[in-house]
Amino acid sequence: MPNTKTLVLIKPDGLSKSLTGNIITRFSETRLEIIAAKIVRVSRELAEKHYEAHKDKPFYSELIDYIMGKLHKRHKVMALIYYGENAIEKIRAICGKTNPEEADPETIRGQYGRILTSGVFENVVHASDSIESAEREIKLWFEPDEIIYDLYPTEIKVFMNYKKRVWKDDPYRKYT
Ligand code: IDP
Ligand code: MG
Repeated sequence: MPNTKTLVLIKPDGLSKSLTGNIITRFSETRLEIIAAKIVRVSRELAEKHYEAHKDKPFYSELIDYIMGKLHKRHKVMALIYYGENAIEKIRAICGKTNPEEADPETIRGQYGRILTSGVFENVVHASDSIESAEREIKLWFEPDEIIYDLYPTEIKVFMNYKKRVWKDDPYRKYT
């Protein structure tokens, strides 16, 4: 079986319930390798791009609020990339079914997920569902230099008038 990579998000309910450690421990059963990780404040633009396939669904606008953290007063998610043999299938198996009430209680969603009365499935984690969606999602959430392996082709771009926010008076700054 070939090595694949997959994007995992620990959604705002997972962070607000302090489940990060439990979730990463569950994923470590796969023996897959974490090759990138960060905490992200999710903009509306990022949320809409991530869930663009669902834009016609009745739960779409609440789904955007959910992933942006508006339902949990935690405006952040944790994004990780797992890499290794059959990564997509192995990670989704531990996540469990989309609907937390149908998910096996052994799975993350079965154990920690719930359905809000308004209808959205608060299911704690996101995981890519195919090689194609993993590529789209990894490129959406991460820049090449944030990942320890070269997963996809890259190119160098020179930006004119490029502005970047940096630490004020940083004695370690490598550029002027
Ligand atoms: P997945 O996360 O298992 O891949 P998708 O069908 O891609 O499931 O749906 C994205 C997210 O939208 C789900 O994780 C869940 O939070 C929410 N969702 C999906 N289907 C429903 C539904 O029928 N009702 C409410 N929320 C849903
Ligand atoms: Mg999906």
